[in-house]
Amino acid sequence: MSGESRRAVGVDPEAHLAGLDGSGLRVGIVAGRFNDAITTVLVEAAIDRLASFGVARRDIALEWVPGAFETPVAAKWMADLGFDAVITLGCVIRGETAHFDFVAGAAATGALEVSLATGVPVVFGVLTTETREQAEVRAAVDGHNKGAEAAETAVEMVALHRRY
Ligand code: INI
Repeated sequence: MSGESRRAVGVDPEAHLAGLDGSGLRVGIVAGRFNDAITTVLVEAAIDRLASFGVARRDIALEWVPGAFETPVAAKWMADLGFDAVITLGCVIRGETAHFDFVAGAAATGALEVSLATGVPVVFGVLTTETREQAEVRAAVDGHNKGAEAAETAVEMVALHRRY
């Protein structure tokens, strides 16, 4: 989309982050232990980014589950408890599993279903990649990190939810 088109519909690619205030928000994080060298980096980046928006550490609940497949049900438990948003984090690598499509698909569909059923934003931060290298690129300590992106999405969606 060109800059002109963005302006025509009122979209500024950076504006969604300006002025977001996470203070007082309660955010759940559900993370899969599978591929934990990568998911740990996602979790740390998500917590850091939430904190950068003013979310208090005591208002972030982190729970670990065995793998990405288990993230939706734990997200449902948290959503039902009244968290403002839940972030699911995990790492599914196609080359390492014969049931990639089942695990990745269930994690994605499950997150969406919980979100729609509860009205609580459930942010899908599960990496689904062909290779471990691709996952590492998306879970960089000081660079592109899908955990940090998921945290931004959570805060943005809560702000939107409060307007509707
Ligand atoms: N879980 C993951 O999070 N990532 C994977 O790559 C993966 N592989 O390769 O199989 C994986 N499997 C476990 C799955 O999430 C469940 O924990 C398991 O099937 C029990 O329900």
